[in-house]
Amino acid sequence: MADYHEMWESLGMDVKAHDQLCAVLPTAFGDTYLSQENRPENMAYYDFVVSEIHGVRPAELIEHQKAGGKVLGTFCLYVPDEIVFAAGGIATGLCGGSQFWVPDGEKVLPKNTCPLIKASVGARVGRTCPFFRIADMYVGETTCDGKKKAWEVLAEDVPVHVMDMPQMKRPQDVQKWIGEIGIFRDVVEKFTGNKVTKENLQAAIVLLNEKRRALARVFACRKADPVPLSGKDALLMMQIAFYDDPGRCAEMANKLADELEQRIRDGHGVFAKGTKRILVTGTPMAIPNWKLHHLIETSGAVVVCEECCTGTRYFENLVAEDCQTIEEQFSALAKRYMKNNCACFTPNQGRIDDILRLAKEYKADGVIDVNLKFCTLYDMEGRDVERALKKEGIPVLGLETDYTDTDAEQLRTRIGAFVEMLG
Ligand code: BJ8
Repeated sequence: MADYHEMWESLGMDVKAHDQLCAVLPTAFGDTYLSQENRPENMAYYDFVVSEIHGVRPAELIEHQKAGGKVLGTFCLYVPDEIVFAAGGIATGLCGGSQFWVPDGEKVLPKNTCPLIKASVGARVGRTCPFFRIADMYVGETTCDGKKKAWEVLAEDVPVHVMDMPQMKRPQDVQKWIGEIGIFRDVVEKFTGNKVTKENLQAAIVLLNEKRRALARVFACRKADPVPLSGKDALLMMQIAFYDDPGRCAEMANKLADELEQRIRDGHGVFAKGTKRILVTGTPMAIPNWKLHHLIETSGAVVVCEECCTGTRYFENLVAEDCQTIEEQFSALAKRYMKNNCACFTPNQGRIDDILRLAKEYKADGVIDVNLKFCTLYDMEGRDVERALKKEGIPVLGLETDYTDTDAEQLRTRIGAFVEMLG
C-alpha cells in the first residue's frame, strides 16, 4: 500500500494502532486469497482494492468532501442508498468484519454483543478505520436490539440518524417505510443542502439497479458446474460492493461476469466438476471476514451462493424504473427494500422460501447456516431453516462462530464431516 499516514493523521486516527492492522492484513489476504489457483484475471481489481483498502477509496471520499459533498455511513441493507446519491452524497457501508476492532468495542458494549456490532463500534471509538472517521453522518436502523443500543453509543461521537424499521411486512408496514424514507429524505436534504428531485432520484435508481444487475450476472455464473469462480472471490466482490463507487462496481462486476461466462462456454472451472456445492445462509460477512468460506473451500467443497446480506439479498429485486411521480418512486423504493428478508422480521417465511429456491437454483448439495455469536435473531430462526431444509431432503449444518480463529479447527472438523456425508 502507498503511504497514507498523512491522510490518516488528518482524520484523527490512532495511526500507531492502525499500523498493526495494516501489518497483518496482507498476510491474511495472501494466505486466504492469493493462495487460490486458477482465479479469473478480473479478480485483479478486487485484489488491488484490498491492497489499498484504507487508502484509495478513503482518498476519493475525502476529495468528494473537499468539493462540498457529504459521506453517509450505513450498516444495513434496508437503508435506501438511492436517496443519498440523489442528493449528491455518497453512501458507504461501514460494517466491521475484523476481530482487530472487537476489543475497542468491548470497552463500551457488553462482551455478549455480536462481533459485527462490537467491531463496528470499536472501529469508531478506537479511531482505527478511515471510513468510520470520514463519514459525516451515520445512518442506523431499528433492526436488532444490539444495533439499536449501539447507535446511542455512536451518537455521542458522530451525528446519527436512525430509521425506524417496521418489524412486520403487512401493507401498513410498507406504508410506514415509505414515511420513514420521506423523513430520511428530509434529513439528507438538510445535511447535504441539495434537494431530492424526481430526476436525480431516477438517476440514482438506475445507477444502483445497474450495480444490482451486474452483481446478479456474476452470481448467475456460479450456477454452472464446474463453477468458474470460488465462493471466496464472490464474497470479496460483494464485500467491496458495499463501499466502492457504484458505477465502477457495476463496471468491474460486468467485466468479471464477461470472463466467467466465457469460462463457462469453455467448460473451465476453479474447482473440479462435481465438487460438492454449498449454499451459505445466515448472518452477514463484513470485510475482512473470510473465515467460513476459507474453511469450506479448503475442506473439499465450494460455496456457490450466499443467502445473506453479503450475498443475494444485496442485489435481488430491482427498484421500478418506470415511475411517473416522486411519490411513486418512494413507493417503489419502499416495496423493493421491504422485500429483503432479515430475521428481524416476524414472521419471516420469505427467507425460508428464498433458501429453498436458491438451494435448487444453485444446485446446492448442502446448506450451511452460520450464525455470529450472540445474534439471537438468526440463532432462533435456525430452527425453522433446518426444519424446512430437512423436509425437502437438503442436508444442513448449523454453525456458530465469531471473528476469532480459536474455533477454526473445530469448525474445520465439523465442515469436513458434513462434506464427507454429502457423498
Ligand atoms: S438486513 S442481517 S444488515 S440487520 S448479526 S448486527 S442482526 S445481532 S447485521 Fe443485519 Fe440489516 Fe438484517 Fe442484514 Fe444484529 Fe444479528 Fe449482529 Fe446483525
